[in-house]
Amino acid sequence: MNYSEIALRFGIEGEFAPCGNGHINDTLRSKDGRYILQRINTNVFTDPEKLMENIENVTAFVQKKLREIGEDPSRRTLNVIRTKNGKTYTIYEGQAFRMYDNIGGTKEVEPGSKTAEDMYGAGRGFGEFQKLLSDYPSETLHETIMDFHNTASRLVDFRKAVFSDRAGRLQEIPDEVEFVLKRTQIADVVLNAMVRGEIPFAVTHNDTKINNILFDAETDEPLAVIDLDTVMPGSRLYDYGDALRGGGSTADEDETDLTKVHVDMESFKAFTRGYLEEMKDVLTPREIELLPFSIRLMTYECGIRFLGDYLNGDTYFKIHRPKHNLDRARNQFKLVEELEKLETEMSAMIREMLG
Ligand code: ADP
Ligand code: GN1
Ligand code: MG
Repeated sequence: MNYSEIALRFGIEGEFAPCGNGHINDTLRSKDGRYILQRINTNVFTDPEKLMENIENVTAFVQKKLREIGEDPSRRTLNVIRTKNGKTYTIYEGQAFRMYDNIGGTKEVEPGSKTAEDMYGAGRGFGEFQKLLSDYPSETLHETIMDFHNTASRLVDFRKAVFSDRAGRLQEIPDEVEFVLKRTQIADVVLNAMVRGEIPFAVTHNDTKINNILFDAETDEPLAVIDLDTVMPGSRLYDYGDALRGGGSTADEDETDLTKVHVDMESFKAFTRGYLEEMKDVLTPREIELLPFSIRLMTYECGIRFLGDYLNGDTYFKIHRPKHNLDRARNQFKLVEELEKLETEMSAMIREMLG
């Protein structure tokens, strides 16, 4: 693919090389370090027009808020570069591409190698993101992936994957399927609380992996929340829980040696401390109560998605070895088992932090 030719459509000259290791999009950086070119995965995000509208609106809102509090927003959020024709993306050889300014002088932290300090920064960063967007009218955002963190709907998809057994793998994994089925009752807890009005709909990021936040390379301060494709109306608990799903583990989600996979209480404490510094006055009492549970819910949900994708023949997540999705699911389920036993302790720690 001729990336320089694609870049010209955005009025940018230069060469591009791959960077980043997300599971969904393909990302390239210009060799002069000024721009990010991304192929939008349109199997996952079927409507790039609406997707980009969300991203432009949310980033403009964050930029305005930062200016209001006297901060220079240029390295603090994504900045969309439009094409020469004024479009937010372009179709090249049937694929959708967009361009951002590269946020320079940053370091990225991968879940498997993060420290408690990194998690404290991530908690502040994602907390600040939610706080800045707390008065954004979330109902005006498009749902870029329907029912993304609707765990009940994920279970419906999972059961379909079991019934159709498209890749003929079901007989290999009876224990994992049983693990999912034994815990289905947890899927409704946050959804019901939202329906009852006990917790609000808010603008949520929905993919709060620690590598979706960029840190200043010199000061280690959290700078910018990126990967805004899944910004949608949701529960703030999704962001808190999802961040600790991966970041709250002693190992990466790709780790196959499950003796190394444990809930990391230091990361939990550090992230929660940072998050609450930003969000303690915004969250409702019921949201605070459900924080520890949300980690288990998001970990269970992600495990279901990995296992479902394995049954479907690995059509969604990028994989790097044949049983990669099965390994990832086992890894998540190991954490779920531990989280079931740790919730009371986590709640007590949160109460203590709030004083
Ligand atoms: P994915 O959905 O595949 O995870 P991301 O949007 O997270 O895609 O991008 C993948 C990686 O590319 C990021 O983790 C980061 O390293 C890099 N990246 C993306 N956008 C920018 C940007 N504007 N500035 C600097 N780096 C970026
Ligand atoms: C995907 O794009 P990336 O790698 O940040 C996925 C998340 C999962 C995560 C698991 C749009 O995130 O929901 O939690 O993989 N993103 C999408 O690693 O499905
Ligand atoms: Mg990412």
